[in-house]
Amino acid sequence: MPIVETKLISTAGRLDKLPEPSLPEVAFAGRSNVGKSSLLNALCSRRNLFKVGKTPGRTRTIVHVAATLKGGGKIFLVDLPGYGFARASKDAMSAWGDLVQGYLSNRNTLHLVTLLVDIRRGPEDEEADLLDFLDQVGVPALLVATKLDRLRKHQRMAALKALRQDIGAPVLGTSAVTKEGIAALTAQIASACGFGPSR
Ligand SMILES: Nc1nc2c(ncn2[C@@H]2O[C@H](COP(=O)(O)OP(=O)(O)OP(=O)(O)O)[C@@H](O)[C@H]2O)c(=O)[nH]1
Ligand SMILES: [Mg+2]
Repeated sequence: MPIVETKLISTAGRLDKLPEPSLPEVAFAGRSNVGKSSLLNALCSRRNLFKVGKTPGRTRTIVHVAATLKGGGKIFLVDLPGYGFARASKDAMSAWGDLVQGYLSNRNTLHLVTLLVDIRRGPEDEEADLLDFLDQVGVPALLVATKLDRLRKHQRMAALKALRQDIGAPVLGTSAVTKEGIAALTAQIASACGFGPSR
């Protein structure tokens, strides 16, 4: 069930600037530079709807895009600011925490958080912390490995298997470059929002 139409709704640097929670939504979280904005663009078949930058820490706001699924269902796709940016100041880190944790714990239309992990890097403390936090606030998480194209084909299955064992949960492999895993991810997102064949 592909995404057929998209519209940028808002770019919020503060919780009071978020749009009304009028649609089911799926948020993309993960370390800075892991590929959140790129994967969202691939899902939407757009080049630069979500801004991709060479500088890590590029996305400092919560970006809402309204997406229409092929069957007519409408959802919000949400790009969250990345964490773990090495050069971020203490103030910037606490601003990130207030914004992202405030959003994750108070958005009753949030159906799923897609947590991205670089296939070559694997999960670290921040990912475990975020999974714990999501568990506490009762928001389901889907783990997605990014940048599969950076590994040779024969290494990909082994890397995914190792990641699944490490995390102890299913992990969907993707690449924004080759579009591998994009259709499967769209299907999971649609289903989490109550659309699609599995509901
Ligand atoms: N080879 C490869 N490169 C990718 C892929 N996805 C993203 N990249 C590159 O990784 C860098 C970071 O991508 P972004 O999409 O901006 O990452 P982000 O998670 O949104 O980063 P922040 O906004 O800083 O949190 C860019 O140079 C992308 O071109 C992928 O699937 N394969
Ligand atoms: Mg980004």
